[in-house]
Amino acid sequence: MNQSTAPDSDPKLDAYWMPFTANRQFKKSPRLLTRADGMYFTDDKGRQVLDGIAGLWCVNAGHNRPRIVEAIQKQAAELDFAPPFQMAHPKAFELAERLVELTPAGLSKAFFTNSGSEAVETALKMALAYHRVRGEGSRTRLIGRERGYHGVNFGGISVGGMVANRKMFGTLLSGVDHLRHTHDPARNAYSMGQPLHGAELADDLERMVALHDASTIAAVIVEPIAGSTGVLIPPQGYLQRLREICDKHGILLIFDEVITGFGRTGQPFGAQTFGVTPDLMTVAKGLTNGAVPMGAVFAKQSFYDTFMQGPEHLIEFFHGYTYSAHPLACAAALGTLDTYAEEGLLTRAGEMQTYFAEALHSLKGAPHVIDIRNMGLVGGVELAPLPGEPAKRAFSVFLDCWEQGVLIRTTGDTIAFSPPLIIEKQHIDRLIDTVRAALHRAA
Ligand code: PXG
Ligand code: PLP
Repeated sequence: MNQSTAPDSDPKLDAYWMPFTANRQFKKSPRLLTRADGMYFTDDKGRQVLDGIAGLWCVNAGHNRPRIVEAIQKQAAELDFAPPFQMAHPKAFELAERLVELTPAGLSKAFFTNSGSEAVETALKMALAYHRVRGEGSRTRLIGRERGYHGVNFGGISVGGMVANRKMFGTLLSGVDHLRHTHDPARNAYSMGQPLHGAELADDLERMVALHDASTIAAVIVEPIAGSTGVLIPPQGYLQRLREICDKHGILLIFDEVITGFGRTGQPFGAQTFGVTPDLMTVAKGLTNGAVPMGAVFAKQSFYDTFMQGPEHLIEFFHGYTYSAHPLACAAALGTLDTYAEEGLLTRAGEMQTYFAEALHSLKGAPHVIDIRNMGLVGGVELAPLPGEPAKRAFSVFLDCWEQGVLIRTTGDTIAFSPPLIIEKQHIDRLIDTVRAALHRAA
């Protein structure tokens, strides 16, 4: 017989093993969302909940957008599935073409996946295969960064740098090294936008070249803004320096823009906001406004051309997913791009960022706050942990805000904000005021 491990929880909640969730706590007091529209969720008790995190950094155009809903409905009735290997459907090409109009200059090829994690695995494999196809098969090392988040598959956790996501899972990929993270509150606490100090941390890559030799290094992968770990904004000049060192040594630079993509920083992609173009770029989340799972990797023409050799009837890159370029996902993405374009959402974060930054930084001096970080419409408020109980204080603030009808996210002791890009000033006020009040109540 199925038996709940927690006798005081609802047996109907028993079968579902929830991802990245404190299952026992949740099942004792579930937080169930049943509808969503615009800036708000509705919960199972009929309460309206202001969405301060765009679902999970993905619903950039807000919820229940008509163009996206209609596109999905129509597609489901028209073509449910088309095999993506040796076959295709027209919307896959249309979407790729529309996307590469938005991507940073030169990133003109799109490869589709079903999530950010899969996009990361794809990009890492592309990087290794690229060097091999060019006769530089000794370039097998992958470099990530401490505190990086690149999804949860083996490649992603290997180059990633979040300890809890790595430590349970054995030896991971071999030949991986990590740059130091850029979080430096001693010098940069309460920076508005990009912190001043830390460009020199990119020189870690030179040290790795000195240690391993450039001829063994395939690629470096970083998030332009490290999101999941608690919103770490790149120091001024850091990404430029990383680009320069990669160029000097023939190392590919991969930007993981799963969070920074699709307008979060004020431009369509973080690469444009920061003025640094990577060789490969991964996206997901905002690609379909969260409505259907989808990710993508963008590559340069010359990168793609490198693979286009040998007999024409042979597959050039042995990689792909059953659901790559799924018709429902392509339809949702096209509806999403229409919505972004019609409402100017991919640059709206730039218009709102001053108001958002000032509201966020008004939390300086509130109880427990030790740092505040922001860029575009993404923000992090770091709290001092409860002694001996990391993450507990921030989680209590999350629960308090939920009770007040506001959804935020916490990671460790950092509160993360990444609201839908349709956010208005009054929503920002409510978000920040609710967090402020919760901080005053927090132990
Ligand atoms: N790369 C980055 C930079 C991400 O932020 C992924 C890859 C993986 O994407 P998928 O679609 O496989 O989840 C992400 C996802 C959090 C949180 O705690 C962040 C993400 C996912 C879940 C939770 O803030 N980012
Ligand atoms: N496992 C098995 C047994 C499979 O046959 C496949 C795909 O054919 C997969 C895993 C991979 O699934 P997906 O292509 O959806 O990633």
